[in-house]
Amino acid sequence: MERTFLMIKPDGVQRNLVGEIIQRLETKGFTLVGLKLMSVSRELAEQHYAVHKDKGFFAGLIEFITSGPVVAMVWEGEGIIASARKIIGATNPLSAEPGTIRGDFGVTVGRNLIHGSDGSDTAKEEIKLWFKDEELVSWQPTINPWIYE
Ligand code: DAT
Ligand code: MG
Repeated sequence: MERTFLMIKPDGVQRNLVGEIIQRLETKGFTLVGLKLMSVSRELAEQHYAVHKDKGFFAGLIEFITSGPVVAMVWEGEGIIASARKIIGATNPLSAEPGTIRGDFGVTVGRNLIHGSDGSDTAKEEIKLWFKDEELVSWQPTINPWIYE
C-alpha cells in the first residue's frame, strides 16, 4: 500500500470545498490516515516548496499558502500517488480536465485548490515534513475486500 501527502490550500478551505474534496478520495476507495486543519508557517511553506525557490512565482506562492488555514492529509491506497494526481488534475486549472478537482473548481494556477505529492520520494519527504508518526493512524477499513480483490 502506498501513501501520499495531500493538502487543501487556503482557497479550497475558504471556498468550502473541504468536504467535496475529501469525498472524492473516500468514494474512490482510498483511506484517510492523517488529517489536520492548520496554519502554515513561512518556514514550513518554504521547505515544502523548496524545489520552486528560484521561480518567479515563489514569493507569491508562499504568501498564498500562509494566507489562511489549510487541510493537511495523508491518504493510503494502491497506486494512490499517481491516482491522486489524476483526481487533482493539471497544475493550471484551465488545462485540467473536467471531472478533476482543479478542472471542476479552479480557474488560475495561483489558486489551484490542492497539492498532491508527485512521486514516491516526494510523498515520503512531504509526509515526514507535515506529520509526526503518532499523528498517522494505520487501520483496515472493513469495506476494503469490496474495493481490492
Ligand atoms: P503541482 O502543484 O501541480 O505539483 P508545481 O509543483 O509545478 O505544480 O507548482 C507548485 C505550485 O506552484 C502550483 O500548484 C501552483 C504554483 N505555480 C506553479 N506554476 C506557477 C506559475 N507559472 N504561476 C503561478 N503559480 C504557479
Ligand atoms: Mg508539485
